[in-house]
Amino acid sequence: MKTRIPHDIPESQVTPEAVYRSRREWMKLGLASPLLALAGCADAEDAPGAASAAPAARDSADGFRAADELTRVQDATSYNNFYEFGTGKVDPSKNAHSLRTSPWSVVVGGEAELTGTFPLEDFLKGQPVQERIYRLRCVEGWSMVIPWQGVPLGALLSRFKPTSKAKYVAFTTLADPDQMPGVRYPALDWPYREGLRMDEAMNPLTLLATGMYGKPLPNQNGAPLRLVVPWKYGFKSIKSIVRIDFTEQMPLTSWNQSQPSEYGFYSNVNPDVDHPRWSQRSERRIAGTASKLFAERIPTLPFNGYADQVAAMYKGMDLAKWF
Ligand SMILES: Nc1nc2c(c(=O)[nH]1)N[C@H]1C(S)=C(S)[C@@H](COP(=O)(O)O)O[C@H]1N2
Ligand SMILES: [Mo]
Repeated sequence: MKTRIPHDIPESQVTPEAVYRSRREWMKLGLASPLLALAGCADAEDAPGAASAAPAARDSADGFRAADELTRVQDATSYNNFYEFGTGKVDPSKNAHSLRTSPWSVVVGGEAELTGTFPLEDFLKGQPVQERIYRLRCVEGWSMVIPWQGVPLGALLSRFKPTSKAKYVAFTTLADPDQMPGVRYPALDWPYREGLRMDEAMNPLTLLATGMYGKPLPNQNGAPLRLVVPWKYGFKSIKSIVRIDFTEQMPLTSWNQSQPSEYGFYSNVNPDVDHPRWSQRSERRIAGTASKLFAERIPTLPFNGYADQVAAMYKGMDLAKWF
């Protein structure tokens, strides 16, 4: 049997790049894109007799397909945070070519029955690749809308049979100064580390991405394997993952460690809790055009617009305290 390479979705399931482009054009015209029809989310309010004004496009009910206009490929791949390649926004696109993404393996450790080192192909084996269109908001106040390909994290983690002690999942990025020039400087305490509570890791929205825009992940976006957690600030979406540990205690994360007053463990997108340096009330989409890099400011939504899918996980928690 042919081993399915991670970004290799059956032709019928992937949205071709041309459709991504035309989707943008459709949106400009205020029309629903052909993608929405493909996703089977025809809107009941499109029915005759509904208000005459065209209804605003809506996310699919499961949150898997955001209705927003997509970020241009060239912007999503040239305005990045990936400090292992430098702290400037264009540094990753300039420097990440030195990252060797093959062969690649992932170490699975901690509170699970099945642990060890898995070549990427084995790690992902048998997990159907899905496409998700997600908003991703950086705590700095800019956001993007990206079509990802990847495998839902929860189904994949279940394979390793986490024990009853596994309360959190910790992720670690490669830290090799030979491949990653930024690691030679103490911008963060390397390796880059992030973590999720178990229920967050198992939430159907949480994706381990292997591709974007129908192609393998560009290095600057976290090849060959990166997390995407769309209701949390961008820094939770850790790139180029080499290690996953099931832990009993809340794991240390790099940003929390560097500045605990600014970056909490949860980091759910929350317009009501400002970062000390940046308001979280509103945001600007990256929308590269000849004249401007950012689109007009828009309000930021609780949980980045994914409250229907995730708010229940935080019921009873004081989200100002657990920011
Ligand atoms: N290993 C690693 N992962 C990382 C970062 C990083 O510096 N190193 N930056 C984070 C931040 S702050 C953001 S906003 C997103 C950006 O993802 P993108 O460049 O694909 O848009 O990646 C996150 N993942
Ligand atoms: Mo970010």
